[in-house]
Amino acid sequence: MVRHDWAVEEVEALYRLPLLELLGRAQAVHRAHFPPAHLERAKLLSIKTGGCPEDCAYCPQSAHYAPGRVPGRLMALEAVREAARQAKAEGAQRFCMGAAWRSVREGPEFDAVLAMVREVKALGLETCATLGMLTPGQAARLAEAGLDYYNHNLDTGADFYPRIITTRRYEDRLATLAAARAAGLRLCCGGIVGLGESVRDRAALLATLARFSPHPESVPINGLVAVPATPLGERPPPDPLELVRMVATARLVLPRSVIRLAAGRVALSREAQILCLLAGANSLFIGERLLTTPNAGEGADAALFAALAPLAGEEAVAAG
Ligand code: SAM
Ligand code: DTB
Ligand code: SF4
Repeated sequence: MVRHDWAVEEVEALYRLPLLELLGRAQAVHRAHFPPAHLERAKLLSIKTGGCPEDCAYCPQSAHYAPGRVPGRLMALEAVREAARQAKAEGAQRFCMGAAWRSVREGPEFDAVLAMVREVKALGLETCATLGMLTPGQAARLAEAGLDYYNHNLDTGADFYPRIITTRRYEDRLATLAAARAAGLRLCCGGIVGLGESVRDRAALLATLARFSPHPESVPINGLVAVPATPLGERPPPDPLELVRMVATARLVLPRSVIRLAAGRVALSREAQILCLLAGANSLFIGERLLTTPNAGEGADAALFAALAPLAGEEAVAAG
């Protein structure tokens, strides 16, 4: 049953279940709604990097901190097309274009992004964009251009949010999500584990997502990638089992959503990633880079996919 009335306490109680009980329940729900061995592959491209006016404490692209101080230019259409072509050749189904903008401004840059969406769509890829805040009119233009998904994360629970982001409100995020939904776009909306939030804050994020009707189709769960010289730059990566619990709880309250084990895979062993997949994650970002930071990369992913594949000969046992 798909519910839209989850209370934070209920979600927190699921998150706190004995780990094996939580994993078992999540795997059962996963199998009831998805082919258990199927993994979606998405690839990211930063089409406009750095110089963002927003103050998000985790972000290497904020102009408030050294790593993001110098703004990049919007990428050329041809270079984006080439990156998308390569993503497709690497096995990606979806291509997600990210811009370090606070919000979309009408004009030549937005027109150029619409052209990118058309090009990527024409290659036969699913399209996703993350461009900051949108008006309903801008959302409609993106949909018209062939955009399938809009990514806009809530990041954490509403109470903890102002400790991390001071330049916009939770309600602003919700308004953009509503604009994207009203334009017929599918929503990609999730959050980050490892910001210093409590279990309650994580449950609050999941309860908020689970109260959307319909649920966001795509839910990225990111482990914080701590970037030096950002306010969270010295934070340790989250305990892998916190990610496992987050994914499993998301699977229970968002049974039909695709859950992506998004940023932070670099810090996870192959086995920890497999636990996340067992908990109900069924999507990954492939490639050497996320937006600006390193991703697991081809070598590590080849080992992950080999471990997940049917076992062939004795060598496979030895290689494990
Ligand atoms: N500027 C747009 C916005 O914020 O909506 C789009 C790009 S922004 C980089 C997309 C998302 O990436 C953020 O909402 C956040 O969830 C995630 N993100 C950014 N920096 C991260 C980090 N260091 N570790 C994990 N996730 C991160
Ligand atoms: C999401 O939830 N994670 C992606 C995507 N949506 C846009 C971004 C992760 C960014 C990690 C930090 C970086 O590479 O800059
Ligand atoms: Fe800008 Fe997005 Fe980074 Fe916040 S998360 S600083 S809005 S690029």
